[in-house]
Amino acid sequence: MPDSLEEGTIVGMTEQIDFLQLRDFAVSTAKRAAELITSRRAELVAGDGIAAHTQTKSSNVDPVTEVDTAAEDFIATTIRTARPGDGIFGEEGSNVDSTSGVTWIVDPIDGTVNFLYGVPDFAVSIGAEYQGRLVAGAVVNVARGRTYAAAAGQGATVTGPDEKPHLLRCGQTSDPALALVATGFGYGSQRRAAQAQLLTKLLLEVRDIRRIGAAALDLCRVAEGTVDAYFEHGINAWDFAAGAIIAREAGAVVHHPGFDKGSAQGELTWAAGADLAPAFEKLLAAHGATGALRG
Ligand code: LIP
Repeated sequence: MPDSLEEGTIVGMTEQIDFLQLRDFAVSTAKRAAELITSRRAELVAGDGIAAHTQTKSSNVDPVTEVDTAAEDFIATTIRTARPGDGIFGEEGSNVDSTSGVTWIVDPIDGTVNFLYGVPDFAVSIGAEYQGRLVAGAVVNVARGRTYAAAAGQGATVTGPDEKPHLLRCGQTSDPALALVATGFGYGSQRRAAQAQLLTKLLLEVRDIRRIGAAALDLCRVAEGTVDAYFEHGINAWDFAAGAIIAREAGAVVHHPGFDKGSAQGELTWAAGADLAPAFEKLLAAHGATGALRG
């Protein structure tokens, strides 16, 4: 997986890759995965409960359920069947090298704790990377039935239960003191302590903070203007890949650490509307937040 930071974007299509086709494939695959997640969750709740089908990963508060694994297996099988030369980089371990130049970056359930508790903000996130750049993506908010999608140079949309795609434009705020800012926290106590310290400083300099619990949805909220900015340390490529291209296509500035850095290195991912981005980046830098927070 290339770890290069993206230098600008390639738009529309190249001689052999149509980014709109990648977007539409991501949308159809993510929506079908969302249906699987919804039905499997209902079965577990009706049975012996989700907790009985949950394990932990990096800490005792970092859960993974068999639904995560089943959803990623479905997505990986769908990709391998429909696009056999494409690579896969999935949170739950589906890793395939690409021969086509396209790699799918997959989080089968982003917002796993929300999924566990029934908080209606968890998402299927499928991003497409081509030659080191994000070129298409889909994020499905499973519980709310909202599908966010984008292709490089083609804009970003959200489609709700009305099945009508609405163009996304991020917020126009330019002053951090008036900005509603989303963030999130890691699963390890060392990083959480540093994040809490940073939060107490930033909270005094922005309108307010929102902690939604899923980076993919945080980035989609930047895209739709329901938050003005987002920042978080230590998320992985599968958390941000699709949301980053959606936010960028909605007019946001998006910075991420590359496709193979994340929770282990604690590096910063942030996004803000274009009018807000310069002042927001200055605010983060003023509080030493542009560096990594080890966890
Ligand atoms: C989540 C991220 C979120 C972060 C959570 C968690 P997961 O991913 O999307 O931004 O704050 O701690 O890492 O674990 O639900 O896939």
